[in-house]
Amino acid sequence: MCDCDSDSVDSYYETVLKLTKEAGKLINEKIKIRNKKREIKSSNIDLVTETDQAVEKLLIDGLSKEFTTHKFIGEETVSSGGALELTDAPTWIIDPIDGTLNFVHSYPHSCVSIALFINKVPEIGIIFNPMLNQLFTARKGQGAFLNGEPIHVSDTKELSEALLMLEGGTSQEPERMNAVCENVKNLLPVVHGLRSLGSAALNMAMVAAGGSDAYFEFGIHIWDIAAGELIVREAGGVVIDPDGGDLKRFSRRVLCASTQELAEKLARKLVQVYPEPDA
Ligand code: LIP
Repeated sequence: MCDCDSDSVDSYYETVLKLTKEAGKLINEKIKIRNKKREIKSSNIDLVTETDQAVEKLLIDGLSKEFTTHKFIGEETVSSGGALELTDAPTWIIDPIDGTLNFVHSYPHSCVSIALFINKVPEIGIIFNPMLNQLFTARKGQGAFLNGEPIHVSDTKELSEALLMLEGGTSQEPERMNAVCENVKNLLPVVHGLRSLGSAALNMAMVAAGGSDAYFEFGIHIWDIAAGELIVREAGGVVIDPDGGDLKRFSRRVLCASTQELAEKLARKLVQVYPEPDA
């Protein structure tokens, strides 16, 4: 049987949904613990906890047991030296806890973010915030949903009408920090408002659900945006590079918006940062 016929994808979807809910229970059990044990990764504000590792293991073990030929790109596996390669093979792209810093502080905006790519095309996207019981889902060509109800992006086209999302990110490297500050300075006077949930995936889900109109960030990785890419597109939105060109999934840059017009207007206004690509 082909890896991407609809029966196969149905079974991938059911399995991953079950595992995602189990992962959510694990996160809920640990969220209230204060002073969680954590380790530093690329910078003082890029952290990993035992729960990130446990959730990633639960998902990879559970999926590889059922689907023995599938491949994985998992944040914590890559951070400890694992391969970062997207081929045509069915590949699960996993951020076990997107918003780890929030999780460390018991700030209830973190999520499991998981996507399945087949032939380098996103087929399944799931973003689950177990603390607030928000389950965002999408399958290619079938729309996007929040807890089973269809969601759609807003119809905002003007920056002056837009609620924008951005992030400080997980690096305090001066060039990037300056660009973040410049962008805040330039955007704040011209938009409705600026917001930040502390999770790239949840920011994208919020654009998909029409709660905000656009989000951009420099310094993300493919696991932060893989599920969000499909969910935003299936909700009618656009996902591009912050310079206005096509999204490059390993470039560590993303911009998503409710409409192409808004995406282009935002892209033209941004001070750009080009981090070292992941691949
Ligand atoms: C982080 C996001 C955060 C974003 C960072 C990074 P992690 O993911 O939650 O919003 O600013 O670039 O993507 O490290 O918590 O999985």
